[in-house]
Amino acid sequence: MFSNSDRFKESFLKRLESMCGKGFEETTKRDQYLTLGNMVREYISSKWIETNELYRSENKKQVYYLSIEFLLGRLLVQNLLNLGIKDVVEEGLNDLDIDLGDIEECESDPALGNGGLGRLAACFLDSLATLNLPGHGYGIRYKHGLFDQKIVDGYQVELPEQWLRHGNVWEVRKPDEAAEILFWGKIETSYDNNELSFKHVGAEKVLAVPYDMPVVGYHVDTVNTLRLWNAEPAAFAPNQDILSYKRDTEAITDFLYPDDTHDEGKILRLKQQYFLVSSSLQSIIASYKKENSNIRELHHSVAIHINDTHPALAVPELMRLLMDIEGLTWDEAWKVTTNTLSYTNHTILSEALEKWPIYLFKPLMPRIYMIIEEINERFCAELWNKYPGDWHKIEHMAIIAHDLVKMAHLAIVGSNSINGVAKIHSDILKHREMKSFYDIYPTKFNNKTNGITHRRWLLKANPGLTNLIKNTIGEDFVHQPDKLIDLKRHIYHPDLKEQFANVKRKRKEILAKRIAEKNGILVDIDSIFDVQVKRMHAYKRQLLNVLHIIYLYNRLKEDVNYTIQPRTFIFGAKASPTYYYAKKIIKLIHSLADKVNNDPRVSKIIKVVFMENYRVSLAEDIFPAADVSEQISTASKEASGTGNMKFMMNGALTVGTLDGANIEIMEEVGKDNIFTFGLTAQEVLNYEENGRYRSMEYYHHDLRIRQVVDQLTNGFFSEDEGEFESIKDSLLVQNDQYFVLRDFASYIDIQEKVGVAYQQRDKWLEKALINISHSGFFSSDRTIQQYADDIWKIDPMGVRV
Ligand code: KOT
Repeated sequence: MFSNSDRFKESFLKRLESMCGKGFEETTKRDQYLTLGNMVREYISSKWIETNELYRSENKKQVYYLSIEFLLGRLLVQNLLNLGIKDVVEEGLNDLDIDLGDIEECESDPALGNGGLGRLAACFLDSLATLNLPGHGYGIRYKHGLFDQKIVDGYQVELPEQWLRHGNVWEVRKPDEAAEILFWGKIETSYDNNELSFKHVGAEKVLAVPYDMPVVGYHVDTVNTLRLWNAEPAAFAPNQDILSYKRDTEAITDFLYPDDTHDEGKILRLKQQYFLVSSSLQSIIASYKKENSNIRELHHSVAIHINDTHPALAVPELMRLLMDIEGLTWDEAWKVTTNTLSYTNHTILSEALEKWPIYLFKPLMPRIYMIIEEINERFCAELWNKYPGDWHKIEHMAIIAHDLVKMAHLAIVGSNSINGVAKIHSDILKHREMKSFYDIYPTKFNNKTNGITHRRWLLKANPGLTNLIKNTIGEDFVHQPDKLIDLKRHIYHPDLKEQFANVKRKRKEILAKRIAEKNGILVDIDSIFDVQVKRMHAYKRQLLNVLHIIYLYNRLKEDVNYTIQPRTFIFGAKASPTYYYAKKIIKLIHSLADKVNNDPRVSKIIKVVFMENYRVSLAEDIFPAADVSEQISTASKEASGTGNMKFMMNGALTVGTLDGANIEIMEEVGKDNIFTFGLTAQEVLNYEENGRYRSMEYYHHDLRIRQVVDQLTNGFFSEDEGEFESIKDSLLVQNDQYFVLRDFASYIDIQEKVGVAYQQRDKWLEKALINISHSGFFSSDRTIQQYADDIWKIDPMGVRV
C-alpha cells in the first residue's frame, strides 16, 4: 500500500471514494485526512499486534508511565515520518495536486496537557518506542483538552477545546478491558478465619473504558501503546437518579484542568487522579497475571512510573489491590509496591505541591484513606526510632499532618526512586526542599535532566535544517543525536553558514506570513526574532521582557539618533483562567503592542506580536524561525524547561538566567555561545531566607526602572489608569517576589550585547551552529536511556529494520 507512490496513489483513491461515497473531485480536505489517517492506522496495526505478541512471548520487564497529561500534538505526519513512508505519501499526493501540509491542517491538535510536564510525557513515549523499549503510557481521555485561547480586545477568553469533534482516527476502544472504579460508600471490616477483610459497601461505581493509541517508533518495528481511560456509567443502582449519575460519571473525564504549576484542590481533580491510577493498576496487574503466576514477583516484570504527584495514589492503590484482592500481607505488599514505583518531581513551587484536605479525601476513597493512615503511622514510627523525641521533624515529614494528605511525601515514601529534571533542580530537592527525606533515603534520590524528541522538534518541525545537517554530516545523527556534534567541524565553512542563514530566513518568512494573516502585523525578516513562548506565570517573568521593551521604546522616543538592531518581540502564552495576574500580563502585552506597533518611527525598529492560542502545532512553526530564545525565569524556580532545548536545536541563541537546564545548555555550548544574566539560584534563595531584598530601593535608585514602572499607571498605555495597577503593586507593594526589578539592569545589559552580537553576522551564525551541534545531549533518547538503565532496569526488544 505504501511501497511506492503509484501504489499508494491507487490505494488512496480507491479508499477515498469507497469511504466517502463520492468521486475524488467532490472530496474535501477532511475526507482526504480521514482516509489517509485510516490507511496509516491500518498499516500500523500489524506491527502493533506483533509488538504486543513479542511482549507476551518474551515476558521481559515493562514500564508503565502514569501521567495525568500527555500533550501529544498532531500525529499524522509524525507517524508517516516514523514509519518511513512520508516521502512516498507526499509524492503520491502531489501527483493528485494535494498538499500534505493542507491535509495535516484538518487534524486536531490533541492538547491533553498544559505545558512542560505533559509534553515531556509525549516526548518520552516517542523515545521509548524508538529505542525498542517496552514502555507504555497511561492517561486520561479528556473529552476537552486544554482550552482554546481567543484574544478579545487584548483580553484572554477561553473556549472549550473540541479535539474529538470529528472522531479520532488513531484510537481503538477496548470495552472488554474496562475496569470498575469505586468512589464513596463505607468499608466494612470483618474477621474471616482469623484474617482481616475489608468490604467496600454502598459505593458509586464508575466504568473506566480504555482507548488505545499506537505509539510508533522511528524506523523500527516497535509500536507501543498509549492507553487513555474514558469514564462511563457502570450498572445502575435501582433507586439512583439515572440522569444525574450519568452526568456525574462522565464529568470525570470531561475536562483537563487548565492549571500549570498550580494546585487546584478540587474534588473532581482528585476523582480524576484516583480514576487514572485505579484503572491503570488494575489493567497492569491483569496483563501481568496472564503470563505470570506469582504476584509477589510483580516488580521483576513491571516498573510503574508516576509523573509528578498526580498519580501518587498509585502507592495506596497498589497496596489495596495486592492485599485486598491478591491476598498479600502488609509487608509483602509493601515490598512489591516500593520496588515497583518510581517518581519524578517537576517543580519546587509551593503552590504546586499537592495537599488534599482529609474532609475531601476520606469520604471519597475510604479504603485508600485507611491505607494511607497505616503507611503514615508506620513511617512516623520509623522516624521516631531514628529521631526520638523530635516531634517537629516528624510532623514536618509526616504524610498526613494538619488535616492534609501530602502527596509528595506519599510518593517519596512509596517509591524506590525520586528524581528531579535538571541538575540544579535535583540538587535543590536533595539539599533544600526534600532534605529531610534525602537524609533518610540518600540512595533513592537522583537526577534525570529532561530531553525533547528531535524527531518532532527537528526532523518534523524543521525539514530544511534536517536536510542541511544530513548533507553536511550524513544521517547518523538521526539515530544517534549525539552525532550532531560532528557539525562542529564544519561551522567555519562559509557555505554551511550561508545555507543555515537561508534555512532560518525561509522559516522566518513562513512565520511572518502567519503573523500577517493572524495578527495583521507586518514584521521585518531582517529583524531579530526574539521569542518567549511558554505558559504565562509570574515566575517565568514575561513581565521582565515587557519592561525591557518599554525601556527600548522610551530610548527610541527620547533619542532619535539611538540606533539598535531591529527586533520583533514574539510572545505566545496561555494563562490559567483563574490566574488574575497572568491574565493581566497578557493584556499588558497587547497594550504594549498597540503602542509600539502604531508608532510610525519606533515600529520601524521594534515590533511586538502576541500569537494567539499557543499549542504544539504553532510551536512547530515558531521554534525554527527564532533567533533568540527567552528563558528568563527567576533562578531556582524553573525546574528544567524544555522549550529552551527546542530553540537551541533549531539554532536560536538563549538569553537566560542560570536556572533549570539553561545551566546545562551553557555547560554544553560554552559561555560565549549563550547570553546569561541575573541572580544565581543561591542568591535568590539567600534573599528568600534573609528577607533583605527591597524592590523599592531599585525603583528609587534606577531611573530607568522608575520610568518603566510608572508607565504602568500614568496613562502611557492610554487605558484606564487602574488597568495595570496590580502589576505595579506586585513589583512595589508586594516587594517583587520574583526579583524582576533586581534583575532588570543585568537583563538590559545582556540584551544590548545580543543586539550587537547579531550584527556580527558571521559570528552569530557560528554560535547558532554550535548550539545545534551540542543539542544532541538534550534528545529525550538520552534521558529515556538513563531512566531505563538507572531506574526502570528495562532492556530493549526487537531489532531495527
Ligand atoms: C504542575 C502541577 C503540579 C506539579 C508540577 C507541575 C508542572 C511542572 N507542570 N509542568 N511542570 C514543568 O515540567 C517540565 C518538565 O519536567 C519542566 O521542564 C518545567 O520546568 C516544569 O515547570
